Amino acid sequence: MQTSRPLTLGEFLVAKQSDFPFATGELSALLSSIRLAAKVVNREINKAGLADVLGDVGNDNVQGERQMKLDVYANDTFARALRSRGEVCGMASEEEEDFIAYNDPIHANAKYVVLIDPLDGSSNIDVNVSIGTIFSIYRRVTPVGTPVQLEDFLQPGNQQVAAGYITYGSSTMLVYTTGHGVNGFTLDPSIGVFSLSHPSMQCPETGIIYSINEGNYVHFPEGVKQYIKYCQAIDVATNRPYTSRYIGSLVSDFHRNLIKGGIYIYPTGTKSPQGKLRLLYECNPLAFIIEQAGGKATDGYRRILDLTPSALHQRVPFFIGSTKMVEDAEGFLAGTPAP
Ligand code: AHM
Ligand code: MG
Repeated sequence: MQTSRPLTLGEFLVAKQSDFPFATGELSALLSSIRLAAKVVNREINKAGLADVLGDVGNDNVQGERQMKLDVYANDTFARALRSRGEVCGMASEEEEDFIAYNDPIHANAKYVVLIDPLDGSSNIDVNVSIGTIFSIYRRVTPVGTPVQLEDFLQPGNQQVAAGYITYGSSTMLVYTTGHGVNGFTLDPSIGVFSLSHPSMQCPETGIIYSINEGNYVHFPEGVKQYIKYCQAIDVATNRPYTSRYIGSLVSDFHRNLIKGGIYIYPTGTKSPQGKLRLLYECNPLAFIIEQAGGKATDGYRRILDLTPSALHQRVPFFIGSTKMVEDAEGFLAGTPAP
């Protein structure tokens, strides 16, 4: 029977399994666990304005940042969802100093590791601004059946098997790629189902939005300062001055620029010498998605996905979005040394 009803995420995962020859269904099952945890986290976020859930648990995360209760909740929820099934042998999170190895008997044959920022942009929670989850999935490089090692997590982004994000916004969306394009699913909260709302997402080649925290302007490298001036200069032929949009919630800023065209920049600066964003669970997954959507992601000089990580919580400068805009920004950095 022909139907125009959009596929649910569950149906889509089953339909797409054949993209991978000899697929065993483990990756689909893993993504299903993330889908389930996303719904649970979404439910709690929607209640964030209500007392009790909101607030500070009183300790700092491994990078010395204040942890909100929902950060902890999201971390626990994704960790439990991943651990309760047999596809994942270990997880690394922005909220945990070290990776966590799963050594229960059900993980004996697990071949995937997950890196996750369970709740990004959490400083926005108490003012009802969109926040997100970002995840990255790799096949382990050490032998299946042995305890997972740091090297399983420190893989370059070009080895990612899948990556995605959830944006908890005016509507909740899950967007992911397995290297065969990018698809977005919107949650219908009344029935708890993600449906395919944004098939085969493409980032426009150029755009008119630039997103950067200009409050840090004095700390920016000279090339970035010049690029900002370029964005603000009048030129009818290139639609300048561009529009400045900065939510301060990476997933939301990224999601908007992916759809509308634009560039997001978090550069180096004396306040954050290496940049602020973390390579493994913030930059790499979004870089995989933007490339799959026809866009570009670099550290101003080098492709993000080709960087070799040296530490779990490593930070890198980040330039991501419409290809033409990222290349224009890189042009202003050319001639100055890479970080
Ligand atoms: P977090 O992982 O501690 O939430 O920090 C990451 C967030 C991003 O969502 C956002 O793009 C960026 O930090 C904003 O930083 P700043 O306030 O310095 O502009
Ligand atoms: Mg984060």
